[in-house]
Amino acid sequence: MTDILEKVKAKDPGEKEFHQAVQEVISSVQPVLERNPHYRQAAVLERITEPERIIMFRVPWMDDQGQVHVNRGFRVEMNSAIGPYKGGLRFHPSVNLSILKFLAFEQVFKNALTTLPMGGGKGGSDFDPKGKSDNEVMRFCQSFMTELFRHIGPNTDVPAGDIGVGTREIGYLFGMYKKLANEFTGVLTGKGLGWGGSLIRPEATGYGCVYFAAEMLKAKHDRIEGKTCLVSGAGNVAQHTVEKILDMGGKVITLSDSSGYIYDEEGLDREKLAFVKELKNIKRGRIREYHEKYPRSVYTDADPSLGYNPLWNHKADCAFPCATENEINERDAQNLVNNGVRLVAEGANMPLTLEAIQVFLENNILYAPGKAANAGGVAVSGLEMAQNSMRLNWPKEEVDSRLRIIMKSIHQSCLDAAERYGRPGNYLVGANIAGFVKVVNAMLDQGIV
Ligand code: NDP
Ligand code: 2IT
Repeated sequence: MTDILEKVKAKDPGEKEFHQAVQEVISSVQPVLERNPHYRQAAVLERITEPERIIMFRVPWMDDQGQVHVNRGFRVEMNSAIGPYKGGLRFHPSVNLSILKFLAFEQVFKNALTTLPMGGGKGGSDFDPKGKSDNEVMRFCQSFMTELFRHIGPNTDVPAGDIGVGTREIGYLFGMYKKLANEFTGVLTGKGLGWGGSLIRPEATGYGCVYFAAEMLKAKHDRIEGKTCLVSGAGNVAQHTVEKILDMGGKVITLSDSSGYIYDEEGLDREKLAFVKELKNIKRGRIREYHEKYPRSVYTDADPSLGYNPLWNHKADCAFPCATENEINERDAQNLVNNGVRLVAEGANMPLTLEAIQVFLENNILYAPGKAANAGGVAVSGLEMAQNSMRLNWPKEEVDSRLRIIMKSIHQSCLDAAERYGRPGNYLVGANIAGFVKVVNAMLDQGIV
Protein backbone atom coordinates (compact mmCIF):
# COMPACT_ATOMS: atom_id res chain seq x y z
CA MET A 1 0.00 0.00 0.00
CA THR A 2 2.72 2.51 0.95
CA ASP A 3 4.26 1.31 -2.26
CA ILE A 4 1.38 2.60 -4.36
CA LEU A 5 1.24 5.87 -2.47
CA GLU A 6 4.96 6.38 -3.03
CA LYS A 7 4.51 5.67 -6.73
CA VAL A 8 1.62 8.12 -6.99
CA LYS A 9 3.69 10.76 -5.19
CA ALA A 10 6.75 10.16 -7.32
CA LYS A 11 4.73 10.41 -10.53
CA ASP A 12 3.24 13.82 -9.75
CA PRO A 13 5.26 15.22 -6.85
CA GLY A 14 3.48 18.57 -6.49
CA GLU A 15 -0.06 17.24 -6.17
CA LYS A 16 -0.49 17.31 -2.40
CA GLU A 17 -4.31 17.40 -2.32
CA PHE A 18 -4.48 14.44 -4.68
CA HIS A 19 -1.95 12.52 -2.56
CA GLN A 20 -4.01 13.25 0.56
CA ALA A 21 -7.22 11.91 -1.02
CA VAL A 22 -5.44 8.79 -2.31
CA GLN A 23 -3.83 8.13 1.07
CA GLU A 24 -7.19 8.37 2.83
CA VAL A 25 -8.80 5.83 0.51
CA ILE A 26 -5.99 3.30 0.21
CA SER A 27 -5.37 3.20 3.93
CA SER A 28 -9.01 2.03 4.33
CA VAL A 29 -9.11 -0.58 1.58
CA GLN A 30 -6.06 -2.58 2.66
CA PRO A 31 -8.18 -5.43 4.15
CA VAL A 32 -10.14 -5.68 0.88
CA LEU A 33 -6.91 -6.20 -1.04
CA GLU A 34 -5.80 -8.84 1.44
CA ARG A 35 -9.04 -10.78 1.00
CA ASN A 36 -8.93 -10.42 -2.80
CA PRO A 37 -5.43 -11.25 -4.07
CA HIS A 38 -6.68 -11.05 -7.68
CA TYR A 39 -7.19 -7.29 -7.19
CA ARG A 40 -3.43 -6.95 -6.77
CA GLN A 41 -2.66 -8.87 -9.94
CA ALA A 42 -5.13 -6.72 -11.83
CA ALA A 43 -3.29 -3.61 -10.52
CA VAL A 44 -6.57 -2.07 -9.40
CA LEU A 45 -4.93 0.61 -7.23
CA GLU A 46 -2.59 1.68 -10.01
CA ARG A 47 -5.52 1.88 -12.42
CA ILE A 48 -7.96 3.64 -10.12
CA THR A 49 -5.43 6.37 -9.24
CA GLU A 50 -4.67 7.16 -12.88
CA PRO A 51 -7.28 9.37 -14.60
CA GLU A 52 -8.72 7.85 -17.76
CA ARG A 53 -8.26 11.20 -19.48
CA ILE A 54 -7.34 14.80 -18.60
CA ILE A 55 -8.25 17.73 -20.81
CA MET A 56 -6.49 21.09 -20.30
CA PHE A 57 -7.19 24.13 -22.39
CA ARG A 58 -6.79 27.88 -22.81
CA VAL A 59 -9.79 30.04 -21.96
CA PRO A 60 -9.40 33.57 -23.36
CA TRP A 61 -12.11 36.15 -22.57
CA MET A 62 -12.63 39.90 -22.71
CA ASP A 63 -13.58 42.04 -19.70
CA ASP A 64 -16.01 44.98 -19.79
CA GLN A 65 -13.14 47.39 -20.47
CA GLY A 66 -12.00 45.48 -23.55
CA GLN A 67 -8.98 43.92 -21.82
CA VAL A 68 -8.31 40.29 -22.76
CA HIS A 69 -7.55 37.72 -20.02
CA VAL A 70 -6.45 34.11 -20.22
CA ASN A 71 -7.44 31.40 -17.74
CA ARG A 72 -6.80 27.70 -17.74
CA GLY A 73 -9.64 25.22 -18.17
CA PHE A 74 -9.64 21.56 -17.04
CA ARG A 75 -11.73 18.42 -17.11
CA VAL A 76 -10.43 15.36 -15.29
CA GLU A 77 -12.26 12.26 -16.54
CA MET A 78 -11.28 9.92 -13.75
CA ASN A 79 -13.29 6.72 -14.04
CA SER A 80 -16.20 5.55 -16.21
CA ALA A 81 -16.55 1.96 -14.92
CA ILE A 82 -20.12 2.39 -13.68
CA GLY A 83 -21.44 5.21 -15.86
CA PRO A 84 -20.65 8.42 -17.76
CA TYR A 85 -18.17 10.74 -16.04
CA LYS A 86 -20.12 12.89 -13.60
CA GLY A 87 -19.03 15.70 -11.31
CA GLY A 88 -18.96 19.43 -10.86
CA LEU A 89 -17.04 22.35 -12.29
CA ARG A 90 -15.20 24.66 -9.87
CA PHE A 91 -14.32 28.27 -10.70
CA HIS A 92 -11.88 29.54 -8.07
CA PRO A 93 -8.39 31.08 -8.29
CA SER A 94 -6.94 28.15 -6.31
CA VAL A 95 -7.99 25.59 -8.96
CA ASN A 96 -5.15 23.45 -10.32
CA LEU A 97 -4.65 19.88 -11.45
CA SER A 98 -3.98 18.56 -7.94
CA ILE A 99 -7.26 19.95 -6.58
CA LEU A 100 -9.29 18.69 -9.52
CA LYS A 101 -7.68 15.25 -9.40
CA PHE A 102 -8.48 14.94 -5.69
CA LEU A 103 -12.07 16.04 -6.34
CA ALA A 104 -12.46 13.68 -9.31
CA PHE A 105 -10.98 10.80 -7.30
CA GLU A 106 -13.40 11.38 -4.40
CA GLN A 107 -16.25 11.71 -6.88
CA VAL A 108 -15.69 8.20 -8.26
CA PHE A 109 -16.41 6.57 -4.88
CA LYS A 110 -19.12 9.05 -3.91
CA ASN A 111 -21.02 8.42 -7.11
CA ALA A 112 -20.72 4.67 -6.63
CA LEU A 113 -22.29 5.05 -3.17
CA THR A 114 -25.36 6.86 -4.54
CA THR A 115 -26.60 3.58 -6.13
CA LEU A 116 -27.00 5.47 -9.46
CA PRO A 117 -25.01 4.68 -12.63
CA MET A 118 -22.46 7.50 -12.66
CA GLY A 119 -18.70 7.47 -13.17
CA GLY A 120 -16.49 10.20 -11.70
CA GLY A 121 -15.01 13.41 -13.06
CA LYS A 122 -14.36 17.01 -12.09
CA GLY A 123 -13.34 20.16 -13.89
CA GLY A 124 -13.14 23.88 -13.69
CA SER A 125 -10.88 26.84 -14.01
CA ASP A 126 -8.68 29.23 -12.03
CA PHE A 127 -11.12 31.98 -13.10
CA ASP A 128 -12.43 34.04 -10.15
CA PRO A 129 -16.10 34.98 -10.61
CA LYS A 130 -15.89 37.35 -7.58
CA GLY A 131 -16.24 40.98 -8.57
CA LYS A 132 -17.01 40.13 -12.22
CA SER A 133 -20.10 41.47 -13.99
CA ASP A 134 -22.76 39.09 -15.30
CA ASN A 135 -21.55 39.82 -18.82
CA GLU A 136 -17.96 38.98 -17.94
CA VAL A 137 -19.07 35.72 -16.34
CA MET A 138 -21.14 34.95 -19.44
CA ARG A 139 -18.25 35.59 -21.82
CA PHE A 140 -15.96 33.45 -19.69
CA CYS A 141 -18.48 30.56 -19.56
CA GLN A 142 -19.03 30.76 -23.31
CA SER A 143 -15.30 30.65 -24.03
CA PHE A 144 -14.86 27.74 -21.57
CA MET A 145 -17.60 25.78 -23.33
CA THR A 146 -16.28 26.39 -26.85
CA GLU A 147 -13.54 23.89 -25.96
CA LEU A 148 -15.25 21.69 -23.36
CA PHE A 149 -18.28 20.90 -25.54
CA ARG A 150 -16.37 18.46 -27.75
CA HIS A 151 -15.42 16.30 -24.74
CA ILE A 152 -18.79 16.06 -22.96
CA GLY A 153 -22.28 14.74 -23.74
CA PRO A 154 -25.33 13.33 -21.95
CA ASN A 155 -23.94 9.78 -22.26
CA THR A 156 -20.25 10.69 -22.02
CA ASP A 157 -19.54 13.27 -19.35
CA VAL A 158 -22.11 15.37 -17.49
CA PRO A 159 -20.69 18.34 -15.53
CA ALA A 160 -22.54 20.32 -12.84
CA GLY A 161 -21.77 23.06 -10.29
CA ASP A 162 -19.29 23.29 -7.44
CA ILE A 163 -17.57 26.27 -5.78
CA GLY A 164 -18.16 29.39 -7.90
CA VAL A 165 -20.50 27.59 -10.31
CA GLY A 166 -24.24 27.87 -9.64
CA THR A 167 -27.40 28.22 -11.72
CA ARG A 168 -26.16 31.42 -13.40
CA GLU A 169 -22.96 29.78 -14.69
CA ILE A 170 -24.72 26.52 -15.63
CA GLY A 171 -27.16 28.63 -17.68
CA TYR A 172 -24.41 30.33 -19.70
CA LEU A 173 -22.54 27.04 -20.14
CA PHE A 174 -25.69 25.21 -21.24
CA GLY A 175 -26.64 27.95 -23.72
CA MET A 176 -23.29 27.69 -25.49
CA TYR A 177 -23.28 23.87 -25.46
CA LYS A 178 -26.76 23.81 -27.01
CA LYS A 179 -25.67 26.21 -29.73
CA LEU A 180 -22.48 24.33 -30.59
CA ALA A 181 -23.89 20.80 -30.41
CA ASN A 182 -27.28 21.76 -31.84
CA GLU A 183 -29.05 19.56 -29.32
CA PHE A 184 -31.10 20.07 -26.16
CA THR A 185 -30.06 17.30 -23.78
CA GLY A 186 -29.23 16.76 -20.14
CA VAL A 187 -25.53 17.42 -20.70
CA LEU A 188 -25.26 19.50 -17.52
CA THR A 189 -27.12 19.19 -14.21
CA GLY A 190 -28.12 21.96 -11.87
CA LYS A 191 -30.06 23.56 -14.71
CA GLY A 192 -32.80 26.16 -14.13
CA LEU A 193 -36.22 24.76 -13.31
CA GLY A 194 -37.76 26.11 -16.50
CA TRP A 195 -35.25 24.39 -18.80
CA GLY A 196 -34.63 20.88 -17.57
CA GLY A 197 -33.45 21.36 -13.99
CA SER A 198 -34.72 19.18 -11.15
CA LEU A 199 -36.60 20.42 -8.13
CA ILE A 200 -34.52 19.97 -4.95
CA ARG A 201 -31.16 19.94 -6.84
CA PRO A 202 -30.05 23.28 -5.29
CA GLU A 203 -31.04 22.03 -1.84
CA ALA A 204 -29.82 18.45 -2.26
CA THR A 205 -26.24 18.56 -0.93
CA GLY A 206 -27.11 20.39 2.28
CA TYR A 207 -30.36 18.51 2.86
CA GLY A 208 -28.65 15.19 2.15
CA CYS A 209 -25.85 15.98 4.58
CA VAL A 210 -28.33 16.63 7.39
CA TYR A 211 -30.37 13.51 6.47
CA PHE A 212 -27.12 11.55 6.77
CA ALA A 213 -26.26 13.13 10.13
CA ALA A 214 -29.79 12.38 11.35
CA GLU A 215 -29.33 8.71 10.36
CA MET A 216 -26.07 8.55 12.32
CA LEU A 217 -27.74 10.00 15.39
CA LYS A 218 -30.75 7.70 14.95
CA ALA A 219 -28.44 4.70 15.05
CA LYS A 220 -27.44 5.99 18.51
CA HIS A 221 -31.08 6.63 19.50
CA ASP A 222 -30.55 10.37 19.20
CA ARG A 223 -31.76 13.19 16.92
CA ILE A 224 -30.91 16.62 15.45
CA GLU A 225 -33.67 18.31 17.44
CA GLY A 226 -32.23 20.49 20.18
CA LYS A 227 -28.64 20.17 18.92
CA THR A 228 -26.40 23.24 18.62
CA CYS A 229 -24.54 23.19 15.29
CA LEU A 230 -21.55 24.96 13.78
CA VAL A 231 -21.74 25.43 10.00
CA SER A 232 -18.94 26.93 7.89
CA GLY A 233 -19.29 28.48 4.43
CA ALA A 234 -22.25 30.54 3.29
CA GLY A 235 -22.76 29.19 -0.22
CA ASN A 236 -25.05 26.56 -1.70
CA VAL A 237 -24.14 23.70 0.65
CA ALA A 238 -24.00 25.77 3.85
CA GLN A 239 -27.35 27.51 3.22
CA HIS A 240 -29.27 24.30 2.69
CA THR A 241 -27.53 22.56 5.55
CA VAL A 242 -28.78 25.35 7.81
CA GLU A 243 -32.26 25.11 6.30
CA LYS A 244 -32.57 21.38 7.03
CA ILE A 245 -31.11 21.70 10.53
CA LEU A 246 -33.81 24.31 11.25
CA ASP A 247 -36.48 22.00 9.74
CA MET A 248 -35.36 19.31 12.16
CA GLY A 249 -35.38 21.57 15.21
CA GLY A 250 -31.64 22.17 15.59
CA LYS A 251 -29.86 25.47 16.26
CA VAL A 252 -27.13 26.97 14.00
CA ILE A 253 -24.78 29.56 15.49
CA THR A 254 -22.08 30.15 12.84
CA LEU A 255 -21.54 30.80 9.10
CA SER A 256 -18.46 31.98 7.22
CA ASP A 257 -16.85 33.00 3.96
CA SER A 258 -13.20 33.34 3.04
CA SER A 259 -13.02 36.79 4.70
CA GLY A 260 -14.30 35.76 8.15
CA TYR A 261 -17.14 34.27 10.18
CA ILE A 262 -20.20 35.27 12.17
CA TYR A 263 -21.20 33.89 15.55
CA ASP A 264 -24.85 34.33 16.45
CA GLU A 265 -25.48 33.10 19.95
CA GLU A 266 -29.26 33.39 19.48
CA GLY A 267 -29.13 31.12 16.44
CA LEU A 268 -30.19 31.64 12.83
CA ASP A 269 -33.91 31.63 12.08
CA ARG A 270 -35.83 31.59 8.75
CA GLU A 271 -35.62 35.34 8.35
CA LYS A 272 -31.88 35.43 8.97
CA LEU A 273 -31.39 32.54 6.55
CA ALA A 274 -33.43 34.36 3.89
CA PHE A 275 -31.16 37.37 4.44
CA VAL A 276 -28.05 35.19 3.91
CA LYS A 277 -29.52 33.65 0.73
CA GLU A 278 -30.23 37.06 -0.76
CA LEU A 279 -26.87 38.43 0.39
CA LYS A 280 -24.91 35.56 -1.16
CA ASN A 281 -26.99 34.46 -4.15
CA ILE A 282 -28.28 37.79 -5.43
CA LYS A 283 -26.21 40.64 -4.00
CA ARG A 284 -23.04 38.52 -3.97
CA GLY A 285 -21.99 40.26 -0.74
CA ARG A 286 -19.81 39.28 2.23
CA ILE A 287 -20.88 37.49 5.42
CA ARG A 288 -19.64 40.51 7.41
CA GLU A 289 -22.90 42.22 6.34
CA TYR A 290 -24.83 39.73 8.51
CA HIS A 291 -23.35 41.43 11.55
CA GLU A 292 -24.31 44.86 10.16
CA LYS A 293 -27.91 43.64 9.81
CA TYR A 294 -27.97 41.67 13.09
CA PRO A 295 -25.62 43.60 15.42
CA ARG A 296 -26.07 41.19 18.33
CA SER A 297 -24.03 38.69 16.31
CA VAL A 298 -20.22 38.85 16.34
CA TYR A 299 -18.07 39.06 13.20
CA THR A 300 -14.43 37.94 13.22
CA ASP A 301 -12.01 38.45 10.33
CA ALA A 302 -10.21 35.37 9.02
CA ASP A 303 -6.63 35.26 10.28
CA PRO A 304 -4.63 32.36 8.83
CA SER A 305 -1.61 33.34 10.99
CA LEU A 306 -3.49 32.07 14.07
CA GLY A 307 -2.96 28.45 13.01
CA TYR A 308 -6.57 27.59 13.88
CA ASN A 309 -10.03 28.81 12.95
CA PRO A 310 -11.95 30.29 15.91
CA LEU A 311 -15.23 29.25 14.25
CA TRP A 312 -14.46 25.69 15.40
CA ASN A 313 -13.77 26.82 18.96
CA HIS A 314 -17.38 27.30 20.11
CA LYS A 315 -19.34 24.91 22.26
CA ALA A 316 -21.56 22.77 20.03
CA ASP A 317 -22.93 19.26 19.55
CA CYS A 318 -22.46 18.99 15.79
CA ALA A 319 -20.11 20.48 13.18
CA PHE A 320 -20.86 20.76 9.47
CA PRO A 321 -17.84 22.02 7.50
CA CYS A 322 -19.41 23.25 4.23
CA ALA A 323 -16.80 25.62 2.72
CA THR A 324 -13.69 23.97 1.26
CA GLU A 325 -10.86 21.44 1.62
CA ASN A 326 -8.62 21.30 4.70
CA GLU A 327 -10.64 23.86 6.62
CA ILE A 328 -10.36 21.83 9.86
CA ASN A 329 -6.82 21.04 10.96
CA GLU A 330 -5.61 19.00 13.93
CA ARG A 331 -5.87 21.94 16.31
CA ASP A 332 -9.41 22.80 15.17
CA ALA A 333 -10.38 19.15 15.65
CA GLN A 334 -8.95 19.17 19.16
CA ASN A 335 -10.83 22.41 19.92
CA LEU A 336 -14.07 20.82 18.73
CA VAL A 337 -13.49 17.74 20.88
CA ASN A 338 -12.66 19.90 23.91
CA ASN A 339 -15.91 21.79 23.35
CA GLY A 340 -17.93 18.57 23.44
CA VAL A 341 -18.69 17.97 19.75
CA ARG A 342 -20.39 14.61 19.13
CA LEU A 343 -20.86 14.54 15.37
CA VAL A 344 -18.92 15.92 12.39
CA ALA A 345 -20.50 15.60 8.92
CA GLU A 346 -18.63 16.83 5.85
CA GLY A 347 -20.75 18.97 3.54
CA ALA A 348 -17.58 20.09 1.75
CA ASN A 349 -15.14 17.79 -0.04
CA MET A 350 -12.15 16.78 2.13
CA PRO A 351 -12.61 19.60 4.68
CA LEU A 352 -10.54 17.69 7.27
CA THR A 353 -6.80 17.16 7.19
CA LEU A 354 -5.67 13.56 7.74
CA GLU A 355 -4.53 14.57 11.25
CA ALA A 356 -7.93 16.07 12.07
CA ILE A 357 -9.67 12.84 10.99
CA GLN A 358 -7.39 10.94 13.36
CA VAL A 359 -8.38 13.19 16.29
CA PHE A 360 -12.08 12.52 15.71
CA LEU A 361 -11.60 8.76 15.29
CA GLU A 362 -9.47 8.51 18.44
CA ASN A 363 -12.14 10.36 20.40
CA ASN A 364 -15.00 8.23 19.07
CA ILE A 365 -16.74 11.19 17.46
CA LEU A 366 -19.44 10.26 14.93
CA TYR A 367 -17.61 11.24 11.75
CA ALA A 368 -19.21 11.21 8.26
CA PRO A 369 -16.77 11.54 5.34
CA GLY A 370 -17.82 13.81 2.47
CA LYS A 371 -18.05 11.04 -0.10
CA ALA A 372 -20.98 9.70 1.92
CA ALA A 373 -22.41 12.77 3.66
CA ASN A 374 -22.39 15.18 0.71
CA ALA A 375 -23.42 12.63 -1.94
CA GLY A 376 -26.98 14.00 -1.98
CA GLY A 377 -26.02 16.70 -4.49
CA VAL A 378 -24.70 14.36 -7.13
CA ALA A 379 -27.47 11.88 -6.34
CA VAL A 380 -30.12 14.43 -7.28
CA SER A 381 -27.99 15.29 -10.33
CA GLY A 382 -28.42 11.61 -11.25
CA LEU A 383 -32.17 12.02 -10.74
CA GLU A 384 -32.06 15.13 -12.96
CA MET A 385 -30.40 13.01 -15.68
CA ALA A 386 -33.12 10.37 -15.29
CA GLN A 387 -35.89 12.99 -15.56
CA ASN A 388 -34.22 14.52 -18.63
CA SER A 389 -34.02 11.11 -20.32
CA MET A 390 -37.70 10.53 -19.66
CA ARG A 391 -38.54 14.12 -20.67
CA LEU A 392 -40.59 14.76 -17.57
CA ASN A 393 -40.23 16.47 -14.19
CA TRP A 394 -40.95 14.87 -10.86
CA PRO A 395 -42.64 16.90 -8.13
CA LYS A 396 -40.59 18.16 -5.19
CA GLU A 397 -41.92 15.51 -2.82
CA GLU A 398 -40.88 12.71 -5.14
CA VAL A 399 -37.30 13.98 -5.54
CA ASP A 400 -36.95 14.71 -1.83
CA SER A 401 -38.26 11.28 -0.91
CA ARG A 402 -35.81 9.61 -3.31
CA LEU A 403 -33.01 11.72 -1.82
CA ARG A 404 -33.91 10.56 1.69
CA ILE A 405 -33.99 6.93 0.57
CA ILE A 406 -30.58 7.30 -1.12
CA MET A 407 -28.97 8.93 1.94
CA LYS A 408 -30.42 6.21 4.16
CA SER A 409 -29.07 3.56 1.82
CA ILE A 410 -25.59 5.15 1.74
CA HIS A 411 -25.63 5.25 5.53
CA GLN A 412 -26.49 1.55 5.66
CA SER A 413 -23.86 0.60 3.05
CA CYS A 414 -21.19 2.38 5.11
CA LEU A 415 -22.21 0.57 8.28
CA ASP A 416 -22.44 -2.81 6.52
CA ALA A 417 -19.03 -2.52 4.85
CA ALA A 418 -17.39 -1.33 8.06
CA GLU A 419 -18.91 -4.25 9.94
CA ARG A 420 -17.88 -6.76 7.25
CA TYR A 421 -14.27 -5.66 7.52
CA GLY A 422 -14.08 -5.60 11.31
CA ARG A 423 -14.34 -1.83 11.84
CA PRO A 424 -17.93 -1.47 13.15
CA GLY A 425 -19.22 2.09 13.27
CA ASN A 426 -16.31 3.51 11.26
CA TYR A 427 -18.05 5.46 8.48
CA LEU A 428 -14.76 6.46 6.85
CA VAL A 429 -13.62 2.90 6.31
CA GLY A 430 -17.17 1.83 5.40
CA ALA A 431 -17.64 4.53 2.74
CA ASN A 432 -14.23 3.91 1.19
CA ILE A 433 -14.67 0.14 1.04
CA ALA A 434 -18.27 0.18 -0.25
CA GLY A 435 -17.44 2.66 -3.04
CA PHE A 436 -14.14 0.99 -3.92
CA VAL A 437 -15.51 -2.54 -4.21
CA LYS A 438 -18.35 -1.48 -6.49
CA VAL A 439 -16.04 0.41 -8.87
CA VAL A 440 -13.28 -2.19 -8.88
CA ASN A 441 -15.64 -5.08 -9.60
CA ALA A 442 -17.08 -3.17 -12.55
CA MET A 443 -13.57 -2.46 -13.82
CA LEU A 444 -12.59 -6.11 -13.58
CA ASP A 445 -15.75 -7.22 -15.41
CA GLN A 446 -14.85 -4.87 -18.27
CA GLY A 447 -11.32 -6.17 -18.80
CA ILE A 448 -8.04 -4.31 -19.05
CA VAL A 449 -9.11 -0.98 -20.54
P1 NDP B 1 -20.25 27.97 -3.13
O1 NDP B 1 -19.38 28.64 -4.12
O2 NDP B 1 -21.72 28.14 -3.22
O3 NDP B 1 -19.81 28.42 -1.65
C1 NDP B 1 -18.53 28.18 -1.19
C2 NDP B 1 -18.38 28.79 0.19
O4 NDP B 1 -17.14 28.37 0.75
C3 NDP B 1 -18.35 30.30 0.18
O5 NDP B 1 -18.87 30.78 1.39
C4 NDP B 1 -16.86 30.58 0.08
O6 NDP B 1 -16.46 31.86 0.55
C5 NDP B 1 -16.28 29.51 0.94
N1 NDP B 1 -14.93 29.19 0.44
C6 NDP B 1 -14.61 28.75 -0.80
N2 NDP B 1 -13.27 28.60 -0.92
C7 NDP B 1 -12.77 28.97 0.25
C8 NDP B 1 -11.45 29.03 0.74
N3 NDP B 1 -10.39 28.67 0.00
N4 NDP B 1 -11.29 29.44 2.03
C9 NDP B 1 -12.38 29.79 2.79
N5 NDP B 1 -13.64 29.74 2.38
C10 NDP B 1 -13.84 29.34 1.13
O7 NDP B 1 -19.85 26.43 -3.18
P2 NDP B 1 -20.64 25.16 -2.61
O8 NDP B 1 -21.43 25.52 -1.42
O9 NDP B 1 -21.31 24.53 -3.76
O10 NDP B 1 -19.43 24.20 -2.20
C11 NDP B 1 -18.91 24.14 -0.88
C12 NDP B 1 -18.20 22.81 -0.67
O11 NDP B 1 -19.12 21.74 -0.88
C13 NDP B 1 -17.03 22.53 -1.63
O12 NDP B 1 -16.07 21.76 -0.95
C14 NDP B 1 -17.68 21.67 -2.72
O13 NDP B 1 -16.73 20.89 -3.40
C15 NDP B 1 -18.61 20.83 -1.86
N6 NDP B 1 -19.72 20.20 -2.53
C16 NDP B 1 -20.61 20.91 -3.29
C17 NDP B 1 -21.67 20.27 -3.88
C18 NDP B 1 -22.71 21.02 -4.65
O14 NDP B 1 -23.68 20.37 -5.07
N7 NDP B 1 -22.59 22.31 -4.85
C19 NDP B 1 -21.86 18.81 -3.77
C20 NDP B 1 -20.92 18.17 -2.88
C21 NDP B 1 -19.89 18.84 -2.31
P3 NDP B 1 -16.06 33.03 -0.51
O15 NDP B 1 -17.36 33.44 -1.13
O16 NDP B 1 -15.42 34.07 0.31
O17 NDP B 1 -15.13 32.39 -1.50
O1 2IT C 1 -18.77 17.43 -5.27
C1 2IT C 1 -19.88 17.15 -5.79
O2 2IT C 1 -20.43 16.07 -5.58
C2 2IT C 1 -20.52 18.16 -6.64
N1 2IT C 1 -19.99 19.26 -6.78
C3 2IT C 1 -21.79 17.84 -7.36
C4 2IT C 1 -21.51 17.08 -8.61
C5 2IT C 1 -22.70 16.85 -9.51
O3 2IT C 1 -22.47 16.30 -10.60
O4 2IT C 1 -23.83 17.18 -9.16
